[in-house]
Amino acid sequence: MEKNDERLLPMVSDLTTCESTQQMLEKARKDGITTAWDRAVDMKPCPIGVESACCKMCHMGPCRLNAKRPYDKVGVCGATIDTIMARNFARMVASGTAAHSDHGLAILELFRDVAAGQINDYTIKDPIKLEELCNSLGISTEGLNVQGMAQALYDELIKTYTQLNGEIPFVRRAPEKTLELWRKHGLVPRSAPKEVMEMMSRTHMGCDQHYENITKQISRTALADGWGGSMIATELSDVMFGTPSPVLADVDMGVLKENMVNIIVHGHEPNLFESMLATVNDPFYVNIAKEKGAAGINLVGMCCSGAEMMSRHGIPHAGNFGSTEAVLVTGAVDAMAVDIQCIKQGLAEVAKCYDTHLITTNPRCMIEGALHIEFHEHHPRACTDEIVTKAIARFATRTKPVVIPKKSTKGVHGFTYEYINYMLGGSFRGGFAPLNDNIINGRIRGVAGVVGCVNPRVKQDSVHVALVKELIKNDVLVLQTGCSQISLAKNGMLTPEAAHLAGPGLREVCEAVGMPPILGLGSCVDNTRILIAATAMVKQGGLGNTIADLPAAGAAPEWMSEKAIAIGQYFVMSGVYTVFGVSFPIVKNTKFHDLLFNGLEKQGFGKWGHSTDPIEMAHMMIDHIDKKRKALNIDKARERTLVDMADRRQIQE
Ligand code: SF4
Ligand code: MSK
Repeated sequence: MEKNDERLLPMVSDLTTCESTQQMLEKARKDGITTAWDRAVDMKPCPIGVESACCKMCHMGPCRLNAKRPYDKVGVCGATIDTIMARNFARMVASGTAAHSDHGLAILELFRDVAAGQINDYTIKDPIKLEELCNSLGISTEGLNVQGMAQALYDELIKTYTQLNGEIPFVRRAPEKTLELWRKHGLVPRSAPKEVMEMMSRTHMGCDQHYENITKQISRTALADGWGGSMIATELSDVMFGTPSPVLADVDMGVLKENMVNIIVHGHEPNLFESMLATVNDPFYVNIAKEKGAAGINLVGMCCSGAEMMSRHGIPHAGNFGSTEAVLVTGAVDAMAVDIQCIKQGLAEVAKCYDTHLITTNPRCMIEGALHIEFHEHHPRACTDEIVTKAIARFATRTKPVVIPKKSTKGVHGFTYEYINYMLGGSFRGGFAPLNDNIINGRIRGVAGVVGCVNPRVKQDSVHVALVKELIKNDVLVLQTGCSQISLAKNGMLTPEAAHLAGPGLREVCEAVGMPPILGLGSCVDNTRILIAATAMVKQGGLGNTIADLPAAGAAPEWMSEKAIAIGQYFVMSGVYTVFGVSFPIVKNTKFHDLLFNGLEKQGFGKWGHSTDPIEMAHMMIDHIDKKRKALNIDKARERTLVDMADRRQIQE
């Protein structure tokens, strides 16, 4: 502990492993600036709330139950701890699903207007993916041009938002047996708004008070996220802005340039960022910046829209959610433009202290003290041109000293289901057979998705990095998204050279293909790329009939948001063992806990796990992978036998 003017504060090296963030936190303390790290010290987590043992669904309460003796007491209405926890968990899933689905709807409406030729600033950049999506939903594309296919796809996908009965369209892409299981349990979502509305209605005081029945609706709601809103956001962003393919990009605060106008875009929707890219490349604005003495305009991403734009265009990335306040302490940021989700309100105060323009752009996300310049898709440049003009003016009148951490790290980003398909088999023999073969023969032990946020309750990046290193050391191929991907990128792990840290089998495959042992897939909404890749593994054959059969697992070791809980639940219900770190918002030794951590698996789905220790977490995942290998009868195959199609079929029988 070190002495600060007012109170004892932890060493910055205890708060984050990110050296740039450490440097800026030191500077913030000297400058008298407070960040989330300081507020986390001041604000101890409420011990009852952290385990969801409190209820404020009505004003006969709030009611607090004792998590140590969960069945000693009930709420004023008689609600048990299982009901209370299930309702709280349900509302987190509803909120996370609403966030992703709202994002998905914005992208779907944009897609409709772009396809209809009503917006000239964007186009359909990937007509091949457009056609593949139509095919995946059984939409006949015969005789249809791009506009016709787009209209047909829109007409189908809008059901994700309008249907009161039936099944959301993208569930048809799931493995047959997984879909059958959802149908058997009545879990196929009708539409995202319907499921979220019903979730909120059921969790009203005095309504659904059986934790098992609430869990069914939790699951149906989460599936409306993963196979609905989130999937629409990812897939249609690819169609409009281009499907990513591997690209080299720099990550960390060293991407800021003292002699340039620095603009950061932070949030989740790619359209603001795409238009900002157009503005900063416009010679008109570049010349104005130069006239004002800048060497140019430096566009940088943060958080998830940053991860998405880095994947698609190689735009440099300054850091994940944990570093968004710290980056402003550099004094080098002339404007930070934000859209939706994971935008800390604390940014407004920090921005004010460094004369940075913090600009909100979305009517769904305004912040007191920030400047609002609204972004309209039909004339997007009006907003981004104005932001760039303000940033240039701030550069020309910079008064605060600029201190930029020197560190930035190169890595390969931009993997997708489509690229993995191509990478492993080329244009003519593309497919997942080489991946499945290498899993069956044991070179690759299994696949893990390591995703999610960072959280000031945990030393930033530390759990992500230690977990992923342990997984690859044990021959587990890692897929990443969101803030987690940035944690590993800052540590130089998203390069083919990182293969030397992998176990011998995984290293051999990485070296043969020239790929990193950790594949970065984009933003948190892009977790659906993992669902599609898992589906491709099932459909390829040899690894069972459902996603639950795969030697695979997932983790969000430093999670913090309700979206993360929705993502966790849709992975669990898609068949994945999903381990969360930090704290888990459920009391142990209760019926609801047992259902999430054991019961769902017995019904054929995945299950939840929890640990705060990265090595323990890795081995929980590896043990699960080994259990699945045993069930597939490929547990002895780690001695490298070559498996052909006939063998694969035999294994399946
Ligand atoms: Fe208390 Fe029941 Fe009201 Fe919840 S719904 S606050 S448990 S009385
Ligand atoms: S931004 S949800 S902190 S991944 Fe997608 Fe990062 Fe988590 Fe927000």
